[in-house]
Amino acid sequence: LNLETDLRRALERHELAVYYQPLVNLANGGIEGFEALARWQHPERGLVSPLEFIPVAEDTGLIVSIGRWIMQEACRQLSAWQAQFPGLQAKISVNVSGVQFAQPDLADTVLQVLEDARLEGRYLKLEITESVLMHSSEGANAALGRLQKREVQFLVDDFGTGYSSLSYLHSFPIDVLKIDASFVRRMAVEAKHDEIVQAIVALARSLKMEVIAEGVETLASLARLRELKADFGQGYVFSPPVDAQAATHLLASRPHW
Ligand code: G
Ligand code: G
Ligand code: MN
Ligand code: NA
Repeated sequence: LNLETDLRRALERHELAVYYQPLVNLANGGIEGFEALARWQHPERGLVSPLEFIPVAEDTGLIVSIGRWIMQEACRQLSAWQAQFPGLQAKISVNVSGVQFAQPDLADTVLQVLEDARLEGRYLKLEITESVLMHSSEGANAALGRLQKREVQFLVDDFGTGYSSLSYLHSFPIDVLKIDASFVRRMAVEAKHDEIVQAIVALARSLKMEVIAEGVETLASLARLRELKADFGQGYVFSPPVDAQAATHLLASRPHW
C-alpha cells in the first residue's frame, strides 16, 4: 500500500492517461478548448484521483517528470487534432503545480514540449493556482515573460479561493481568470455567490482579461453566466472530462451548447 513506489513506476508502465474536458465559448456555444486532467489507472486500486496522487507527486518531486509527460501528451494530442480537423482553433490548458512552477528550467521545458509537438505557443494555456502565483519568485516571473513572448497564455486557477491579495495580478502576465467551482455551484441558491461571480467578471473586464466559470452543473447556472457575459464555461452540464477518443468524437460532432 505504497502510492509513492507505485507512482514511480506508473509512467513507464503506461498507467497514466490524460483526460480532456471541453471549455465552452458561452457566446456561441462552441468548443473553445480543453483542460487536460491527469488520470491514473492503478493495476490493483483502479482509478486513483489526482486529488490523491498529485500531492504525492509534488512531495516526492515526481511531479516534474509526470507533469512534463502530461504536457507533452496534451500538446501532441492537440497537434494531432489540428491535423485531423483543419482550421481547428481549440486551445489546450495544462495544470502547472507549485513544484513545477518553481523549476528554474520551466520555460525551457515548455518551449521544448511545444517544439516536439510542433504546436504554436498561442494554443497552450498554463493553469496556475492563486496561491502558487502569490508565493512565486522573480525567476518564475522571468520564465512567464519568456513564454508570453511565444504567446503562451496564463490562467489563474481556482480564482477567489486564495488569500485576498490581488497584487500578483499586475506582477504576472495573466490572461484569464478561472472562477472557482465553489462560487459557481452556489450562485443559483445564494445571492452572495451570484454577486461574487458578478464581481469577478467585472474585475476581469476592467483588467482586460478573459473569464472562465468552472463547475457549471445546471442549465440555470449556465443561463445566468450567459446573462453576466462570462466568456467561457466548463462543467458537467457540457461534458465531464473524457478520454482522448471520446474528445475526438466531441470535436467531430461539433456540439453547440
Ligand atoms: O480532474 P479532477 O477534478 O479529478 O482533478 C482534481 C484536482 O487535480 C484538480 O484540482 C486538478 O487541478 C488537479 N489535477 C488534475 N490533473 C492535473 C495535472 O495534470 N497536474 C496538476 N498539477 N494537477 C492536476
Ligand atoms: O484544475 P481544477 O482544480 O480546476 O480541476 C477541475 C476539476 O473539477 C477536475 O477534477 C474536474 O473533474 C472537476 N469538474 C469538472 N467539471 C465539474 C463540475 O461541473 N462539477 C464538479 N463538482 N466538478 C467538476
Ligand atoms: Mn485547472
Ligand atoms: Na479550479
